Amino acid sequence: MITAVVHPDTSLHLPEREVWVGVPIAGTEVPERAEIVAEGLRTAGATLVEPKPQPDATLTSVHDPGFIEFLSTAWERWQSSGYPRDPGQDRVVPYAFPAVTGVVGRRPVSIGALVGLYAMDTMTLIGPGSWEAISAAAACAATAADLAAGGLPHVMAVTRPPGHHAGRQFYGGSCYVNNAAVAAQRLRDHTAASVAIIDLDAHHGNGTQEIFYKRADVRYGSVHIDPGLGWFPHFVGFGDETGESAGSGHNLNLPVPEGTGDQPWLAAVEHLAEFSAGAGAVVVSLGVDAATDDPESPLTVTNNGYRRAGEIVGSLGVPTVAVLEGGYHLPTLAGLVASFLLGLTGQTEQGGGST
Ligand code: SP5
Ligand code: ZN
Repeated sequence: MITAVVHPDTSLHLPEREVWVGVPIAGTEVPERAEIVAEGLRTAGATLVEPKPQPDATLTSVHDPGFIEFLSTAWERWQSSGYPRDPGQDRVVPYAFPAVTGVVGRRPVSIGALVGLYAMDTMTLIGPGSWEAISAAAACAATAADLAAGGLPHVMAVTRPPGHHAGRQFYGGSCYVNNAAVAAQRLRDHTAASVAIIDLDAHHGNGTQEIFYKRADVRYGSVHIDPGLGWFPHFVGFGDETGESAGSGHNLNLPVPEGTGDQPWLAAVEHLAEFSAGAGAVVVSLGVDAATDDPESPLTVTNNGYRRAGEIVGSLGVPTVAVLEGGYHLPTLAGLVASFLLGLTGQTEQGGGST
């Protein structure tokens, strides 16, 4: 069926909760997600491989080195700072956001303050095992790109935590390192051709957009729930964001309203495919939270819709790396991912998906 890059360390990240409007609520970005997708793909006949360990340069190809240093040491520093005992917070979570003041010249001594320099929200916690999972996921994305550049037409990276809300030096929306950006940059490093990122997650990939906004060599297109109707990431993801400088015209946002189902959603996917034509390789930010049963979005895409989206992307006929983003309804998660990949690889006779 397909080659899927998986790593057991992606289960080590245990955010357990999200601080939303100041209240700790149960998180939906749970370790079982990656395990269920990997097992579903194995059952559907995928070949599972582990990623190659990556040097820091893989991450700093799309992220600020100070940001990566922060992510990789935040939990240790939080522990030694004593916050788990006093005041009793056992996850890294910000309280002050200096960027809005415009005064961010000095790195604060306190990790409790430093986190506010990089966090875009309070919902995206860091704890024991987070960095191991974050770096394992990025390695899956980089290795998937290597395999695609090496001749495999379709490769899936089972990345957890997800990545598309993470920018060059910010994290949020359950995302820390931008796995899709890592894959896209790696494909660029391998080939002379440009890369297109097609983001099918229910939410706008504000981090991916930010990383490539001024570049012509990596274009970004997304269909997502309209942030103008009150949905995360709230502040970006609008149709008039089309890129800047060299990247002008290389960014395409297609916001859709609540209740959007297969027909209009697939019309948008067709539009994204047209926008991607001519690229030498494609990265799909494969969030399956646009599906009907998903608790995090009001879109109503079906299994068949995801299969058809796979066919549309597959018709571009270029090496394609699919990177897992959101998707939180555990009973249907694996079937949705498998449906997309069956469409992508042209195995449409099994279009109902399987788990
Ligand atoms: C990768 C990805 O899909 N990230 C999605 C992040 C969206 N999270 C927004 C959460 C907003 C608060 N949710 C509260 C639910 C209360 N029932
Ligand atoms: Zn999402």
